[in-house]
Amino acid sequence: MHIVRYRSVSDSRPRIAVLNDGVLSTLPVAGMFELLNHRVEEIERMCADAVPDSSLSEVRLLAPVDGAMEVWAAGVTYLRSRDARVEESTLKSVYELVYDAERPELFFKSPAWRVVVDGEPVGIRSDSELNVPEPELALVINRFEQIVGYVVCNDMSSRSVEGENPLYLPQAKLYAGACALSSGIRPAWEVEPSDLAIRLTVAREGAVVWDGTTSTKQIRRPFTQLTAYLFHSENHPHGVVLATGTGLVPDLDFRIHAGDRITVTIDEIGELRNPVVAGKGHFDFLTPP
Ligand code: DO4
Ligand code: MG
Repeated sequence: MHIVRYRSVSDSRPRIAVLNDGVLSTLPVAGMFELLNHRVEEIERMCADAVPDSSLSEVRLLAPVDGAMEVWAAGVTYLRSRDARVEESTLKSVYELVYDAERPELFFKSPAWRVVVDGEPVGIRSDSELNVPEPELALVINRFEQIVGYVVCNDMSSRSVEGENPLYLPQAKLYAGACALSSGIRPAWEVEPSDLAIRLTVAREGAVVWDGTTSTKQIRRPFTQLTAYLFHSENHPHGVVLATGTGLVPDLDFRIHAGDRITVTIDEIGELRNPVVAGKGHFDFLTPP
């Protein structure tokens, strides 16, 4: 079962529903922001009580975020990520320090309205030479700091911009098409996330040019520690998504090109597939007049 946002042809207002075997059961809430205003036990009950009303084939799935929801991300939570940053950066020690520190690296990734979903393009900056996808398990958290479920995230990143100077992190991480989420939230009451396989595949002109697999077992920090820091000095009244960091980073000689097709799969959670484009001109659909 997944919780989704969708839009049907007959109704321009996005709705929230439970999706089970291709059948949608709409929930009585105005948006994901309202659902995440409930405690996890209440959400579970609402999902159990929902009545089937439409079919997946009649609707378009949207990114599972709305209202004042934000996407945040944790960094350097896997050994592979630490080693990759040390390799790419002119200032290596900051990454070694944060990997071992009590306080995690958390950064703002995207407001809800900039998030792209499965099937939409992800972007690379036109001023960046070295770009990679970062496949990550993301937590969907309600306003009470409870993990309601999980989605797949691609934290698209410029390694050359961040590598030049860590203070350029916001430019390496926030730009048009940099944040993709899978459409379905797998509820926390249905899945045990401590050892899930995360797979990344990059296809170019029909052939796979990079693929790799890791597991959530390799993460260095408990999710509860990441959420505690995220909520420590800030409220998230509409709920929030927190990507938990990447355990897969290609070697420095690999880079993403426009036209590549990226697939991220996390067992039991979902799949996220996006074609790659270069430059913000491809993302006017996120900013209609
Ligand atoms: O410090 C850079 C960001 C690292 C990151 O996004 C990750 O480890 O996933
Ligand atoms: Mg990342």
